Amino acid sequence: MDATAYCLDVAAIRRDFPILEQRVHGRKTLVYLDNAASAQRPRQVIETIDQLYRRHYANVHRGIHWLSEQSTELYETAREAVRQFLNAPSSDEIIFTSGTTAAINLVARSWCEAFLKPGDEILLTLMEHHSNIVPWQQAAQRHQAKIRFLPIDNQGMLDPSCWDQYFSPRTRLVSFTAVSNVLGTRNPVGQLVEAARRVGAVVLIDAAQVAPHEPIDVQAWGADFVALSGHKMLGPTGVGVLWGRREWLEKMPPFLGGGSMIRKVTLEGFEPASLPYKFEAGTPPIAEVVGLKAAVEYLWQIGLAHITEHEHRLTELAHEVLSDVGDIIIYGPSVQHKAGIVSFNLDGVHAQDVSEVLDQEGIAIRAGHHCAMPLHERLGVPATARASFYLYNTYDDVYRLGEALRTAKKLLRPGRTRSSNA
Ligand code: C6P
Repeated sequence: MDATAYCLDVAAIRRDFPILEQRVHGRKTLVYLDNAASAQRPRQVIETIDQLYRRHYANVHRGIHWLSEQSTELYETAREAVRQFLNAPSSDEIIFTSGTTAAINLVARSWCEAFLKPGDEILLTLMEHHSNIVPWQQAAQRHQAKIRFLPIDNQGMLDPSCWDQYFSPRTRLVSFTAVSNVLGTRNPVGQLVEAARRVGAVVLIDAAQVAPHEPIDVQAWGADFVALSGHKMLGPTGVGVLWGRREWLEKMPPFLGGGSMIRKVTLEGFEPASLPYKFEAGTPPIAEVVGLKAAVEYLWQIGLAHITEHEHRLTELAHEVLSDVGDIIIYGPSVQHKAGIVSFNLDGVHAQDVSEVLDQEGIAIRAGHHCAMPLHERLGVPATARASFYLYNTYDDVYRLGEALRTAKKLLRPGRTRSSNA
């Protein structure tokens, strides 16, 4: 969007998030900068779930009774809302899962069972979350396939000039994150899909870190599967989405067996139900799905392009503020190539210690490997501290982060500067 057209009433937005009014340890007001791990929920989502349980709840797709019909209607309307959110061609292609992890596992189990052959290659990137590594390692083991990783450069970006060595006719599936949960790097989705198509590979996009922040159009992306989590986009925990192309979903065997996913069961066997139910065995997360619809509507009402621009400005400021603190190493590319995620270390200090000091100052960040150990191995550090932004964060939050880091520096690096350290 044109940055000058950006407008976001952050003060009004914050009034929708009661959790942000709290004082941490009874003292400082909360600065919540752990959004890449999980976002907070607005009243609109909390109240929707409350109303569902008070007035409309029953199991879905089962009873022919008043409540079950209401519940089913709300559940299926949510599927249509998610279809629109992703600009998917059909709501039959929207599968509700328990999250991104479950969505990727579904493909790694089901698609690989039908299509992955010994000697095939699965191509990932070095910046993947464990959820987009381990399921493929398990599949590769089951099917005697091989996994390869696209490398990253010292800025934490993929380098297309070396891709010819990785994409080959043996590449059967390419799976990558649209945005790194550690470095914030925005990956070149179009280029990756094109490279995969040239060798006839199937593509899965891990959209966990992009769906909450930017408009998504799965048709424009042109991939085969897209996975995302509700809890990172203002929705409830325990719900996520797998979008898949109908051509693939129809050919894939069901992942879990049980109620709802069948057309017919006899003592000899079963016939699977049609899409999307074939992949939704058992009682689904009904309240969570309905809550996800409220989250999607909230994001629509604010406007995802405004959210993207807001986070970009916060990230720009964060880079400036952290550089001013001094002795801070920021990982990942320059602001123009990244989303609202800033991972860093205070030179010579463990990220966990930094996080503890920040917590005392009321600031919630995440410290650790962020479920991306191979990436941290490449960065040469066991852990990083990570601040991640969302629509309710303010410039003041970023300044508070800077002040708290100055305090951490005084406490954890007393009398040391980078030069005296050398
Ligand atoms: N990353 C983080 O702090 P689930 O847990 O299934 O909702 O999402 C898994 C997942 C998959 N891909 C990416 C890119 C992710 O960032 C995550 C979740 C959180 O970075 C929790 S580990």
